[in-house]
Amino acid sequence: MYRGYKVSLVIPCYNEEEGLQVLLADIPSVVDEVLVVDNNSTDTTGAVARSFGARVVFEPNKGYGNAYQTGFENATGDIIATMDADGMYPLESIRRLVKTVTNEGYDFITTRRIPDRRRNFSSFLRYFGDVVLNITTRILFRVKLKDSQSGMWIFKKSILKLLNVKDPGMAMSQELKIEAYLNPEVKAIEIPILYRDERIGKSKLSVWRDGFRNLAYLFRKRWQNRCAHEYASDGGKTKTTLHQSVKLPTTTDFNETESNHASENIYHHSGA
Ligand SMILES: Nc1nc2c(ncn2[C@@H]2O[C@H](COP(=O)(O)OP(=O)(O)OP(=O)(O)O)[C@@H](O)[C@H]2O)c(=O)[nH]1
Ligand SMILES: [Mg+2]
Repeated sequence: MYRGYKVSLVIPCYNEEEGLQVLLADIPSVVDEVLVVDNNSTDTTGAVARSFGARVVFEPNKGYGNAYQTGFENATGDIIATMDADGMYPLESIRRLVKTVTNEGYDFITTRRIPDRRRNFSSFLRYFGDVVLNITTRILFRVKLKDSQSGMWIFKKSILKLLNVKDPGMAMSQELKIEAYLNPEVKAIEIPILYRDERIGKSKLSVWRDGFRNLAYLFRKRWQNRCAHEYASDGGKTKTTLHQSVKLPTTTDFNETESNHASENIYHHSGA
């Protein structure tokens, strides 16, 4: 709890019994509710989570986005924090980021991962993929995100109804950020965090498959936004039906997004 705001930490899990044992042993006191989404795991993920007092919800349909949708629906906090169950994201930064939401009036914070050591080849390949996705995101949507693939976000639960987030898979991470950044009712910012560049347990990411899917998703979404824009500007005569929150960026939005980042340097390695 922070200043009367209830905080939920939502963790999507597919076979993460190892990571959860490390993560759940160290939950900061600012977190009121830990919600583990068991995404049809075949290991003891659910049992481990319960043994640490976490709430467990079960999502039978595999997929990172599916797991998060279920987690968001079930979270009871006013503020939702998220992270993978692999021990890479800093639990100790949650308090500082929750404080930024409540004290500085942000609705949505996404994080930029700063790795804590030199990259090996496998993480270099991911890094290269991230660079391609980040550049594509910036060009197609004109949002100034530096890390479109980070899985740690802190936001007010109330904004979810404003955002059209529905991808069932890994692309949901970039979808959520793009939706938040393009929505004029959502005050969004990206803040750096220190990131442990080594995972506990086995990775669930298929670097090439998920990378190409995410890239294809960006072009698809850009095309859908364009159609929605044309639909809106011809008074709805065109037969395209898309969610109303989709909005094309304008020059003004871009300037606003820039100013959103004015306080980006509030980064402290030690957390709050
Ligand atoms: N990829 C994937 N992750 C899932 C799924 N369901 C739940 N998850 C969880 O979502 C989180 C993200 O998966 P990760 O394997 O960490 O993917 P990543 O962070 O892109 O890749 P790493 O750098 O290897 O950690 C983990 O906590 C997974 O257990 C699913 O169907 N697919
Ligand atoms: Mg991960």
